[in-house]
Amino acid sequence: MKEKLAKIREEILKQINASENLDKLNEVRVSALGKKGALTEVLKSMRDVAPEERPRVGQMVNEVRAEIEKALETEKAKLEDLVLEARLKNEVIDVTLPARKNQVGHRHPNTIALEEVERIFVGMGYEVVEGPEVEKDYYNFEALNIPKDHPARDEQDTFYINDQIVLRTQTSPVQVRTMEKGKLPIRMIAPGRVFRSDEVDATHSPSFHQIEGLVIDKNITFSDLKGTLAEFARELFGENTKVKFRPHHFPFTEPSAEVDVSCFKCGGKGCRFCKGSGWIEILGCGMVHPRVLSMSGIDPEEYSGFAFGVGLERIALLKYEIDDMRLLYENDIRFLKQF
Ligand code: 2NM
Repeated sequence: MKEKLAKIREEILKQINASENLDKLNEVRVSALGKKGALTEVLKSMRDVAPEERPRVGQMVNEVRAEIEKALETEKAKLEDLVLEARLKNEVIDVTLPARKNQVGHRHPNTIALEEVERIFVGMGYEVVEGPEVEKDYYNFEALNIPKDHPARDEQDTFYINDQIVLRTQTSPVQVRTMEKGKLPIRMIAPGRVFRSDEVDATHSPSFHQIEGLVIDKNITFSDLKGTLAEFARELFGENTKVKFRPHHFPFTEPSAEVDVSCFKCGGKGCRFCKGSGWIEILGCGMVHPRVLSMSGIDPEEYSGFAFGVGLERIALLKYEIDDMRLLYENDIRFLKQF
């Protein structure tokens, strides 16, 4: 028994010293101390040892086991040191390498255009107000005099969360919420993301941004609207910019108009940019419908107001002469850097 144990001990210690990596060492550990390991086998054969011998043999086995465990431990530490050393050797840092250039971010054309529009209206005394993107049907449609059978309400055009909740299709619900609060007069713009169930192409996206404006006070007239938007166009596109109002229809304004600005590229003579017409369509507007005022608790006999809406992407595309809206949503820094 003693000889057998001595042989096992010697064999295992030899294997430990011969292990060239941690995996091999682990194999040795299992084959020595594991369930079917050599030492475990010795312990199992204890029943063949005479009872009076067992304590002595048992002690011997334990001593060998302790010795092997210690040898495994020592070898493991040694191999781990080797691994670390090799890794450190590979990971040397060449401090003489030139530093990599950091990519610096850039404001998005939408952001630049938005800040420009905000600057213009804040300069005229307007407040910037924001509101929820997920909106009640009431605020998005009902309170804006958009009737139940209006095409804008179709599932083809509007994202419905359920019967009563939609993704807002315009930012006018923010104006309605402001009117409801009852603090008059109002001079505000409501910029923000809006949603329409549109296919993606060079001029459409299911999610884009609008800036809508609202002014309500006593004696506000269409002249105030014209003067305000003419000034806005001059500040945004240059002091020689002319505006042209064409009659239009919106459910929430009466009368309503679409506004063209003279082409800032050719000055109105007609070019490729304005498709030869000399004019570029930029916004919709009108006098707030009396029904819209009264639904939000404002007396249309005492107060009147005008409102307008512009697409932010449309302004960004025009101002920076970008020919495809999809470029605005890719956030490629090489694109963004140009503006
Ligand atoms: C437009 C065109 C015309 C508009 C109306 C309102 C509100 F809430 F006061 F009724 N906000 N915005 C409006 C009017 C929006 O977008 C083309």
